[in-house]
Amino acid sequence: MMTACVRDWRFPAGSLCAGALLLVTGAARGQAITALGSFNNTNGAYPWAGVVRDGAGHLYGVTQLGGASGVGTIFTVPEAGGAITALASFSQLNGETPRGGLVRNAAGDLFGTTILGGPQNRGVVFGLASGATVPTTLAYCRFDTGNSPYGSLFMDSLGALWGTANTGGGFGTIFRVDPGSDVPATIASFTFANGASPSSGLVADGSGALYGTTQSGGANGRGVVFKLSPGASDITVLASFDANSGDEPWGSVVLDEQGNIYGTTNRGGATNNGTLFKVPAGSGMVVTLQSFIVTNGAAPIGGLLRDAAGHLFGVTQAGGLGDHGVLFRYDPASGVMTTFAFSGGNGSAPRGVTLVADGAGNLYGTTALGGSSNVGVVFKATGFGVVVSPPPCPGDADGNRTVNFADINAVLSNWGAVYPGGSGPGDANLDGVVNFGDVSAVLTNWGVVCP
Ligand SMILES: [Ca+2]
Ligand SMILES: [Ca+2]
Repeated sequence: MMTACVRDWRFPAGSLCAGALLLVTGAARGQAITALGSFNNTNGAYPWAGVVRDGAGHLYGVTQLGGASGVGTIFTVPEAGGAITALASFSQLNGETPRGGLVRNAAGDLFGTTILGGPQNRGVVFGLASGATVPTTLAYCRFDTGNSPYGSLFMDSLGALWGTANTGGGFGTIFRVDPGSDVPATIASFTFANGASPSSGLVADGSGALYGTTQSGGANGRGVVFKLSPGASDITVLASFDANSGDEPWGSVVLDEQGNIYGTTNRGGATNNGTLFKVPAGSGMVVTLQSFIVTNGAAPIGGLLRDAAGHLFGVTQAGGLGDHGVLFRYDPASGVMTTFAFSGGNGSAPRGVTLVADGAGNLYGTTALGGSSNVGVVFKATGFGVVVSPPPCPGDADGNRTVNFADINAVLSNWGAVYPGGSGPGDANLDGVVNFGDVSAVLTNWGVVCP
């Protein structure tokens, strides 16, 4: 069901797909959220952010409290379920209360931030080397450079870590920690007019521009969506929120291929319980896609996951039956949102979570409450119709997962086509252009059948 639903050049548009249609008409079956493991203070408590995957069956994250010193842990849990294990505990001097999620490099090292602790008790940027049990302070926050980083870090191709500081340096900052530096470099400062109090992590587009939200500031004092262009030291406001378009965005945003931006606000909307919004590319406007009205969720502060077919997935920290929060799925094509409520036992109050998906379309995240000790869980959500991109199939120029004579025809009939930043029909070696290299790729992979 999953792979048959892919809406990209490899599949005809008409193949969209029984599974997705069942979900968007509300007749979904087989949706479930289960706790993979519960926090118990010893292994952590009250996680704020979501998890990262290592691709080998393990999830990693941080908790704000719990652990050996009670001020937070870095934990791991198998995707298959089982005990949550603290890999490391914070000790105040090396960080206290990690809130933003982790980033993981190819070597398996983990990087994150704490909102308190460190030499000035204004937070740190830390690393945990693969296999290590004590976090290393990479840089500590100061008031002048910005402090209390709330959001997840972004790691660029040079290994520099970019983040947002919620306060200090004006009304918060965008900072960068270069390898070898022990103080974050202030790249840009928020001034209220261009946003204030960022809580979101940063996401990059294909050009290296970074995007995020601020909780307040902007034209109406209700927050902004901002952009930092490559090399820039000035923050560009892409859109300011107002009373009608939402209020107080906390979470990270996500972009589609056209440059449209999607996110959530914590407040505002029809009943002041928050919104799901879109900033159409180049519009300067906020379009409310959905208002949360408690029954379908309330007060989201997390980020969004966008699947290969453009569906958006997120969580709200409250609302839904029992007011434990919901997991939602929104289809921009139809405008239909479906929600699934947490029950407490499988988690309650998912906070600043950006969901992650595995190759089978299962979703993972955390909740700050619920579970066996009511200090949170790591959950797995199944059956939500996440469309997963098929892995590349070199030589397959026409997208039918088999390399044969038809692919030669696909190369010739698309000769000279260019696909900026992507791939398309005829591009058998996936380098974004259709030329002699693709004839070669077809011949080299002749007869291959991709799974
Ligand atoms: Ca083919
Ligand atoms: Ca090519």
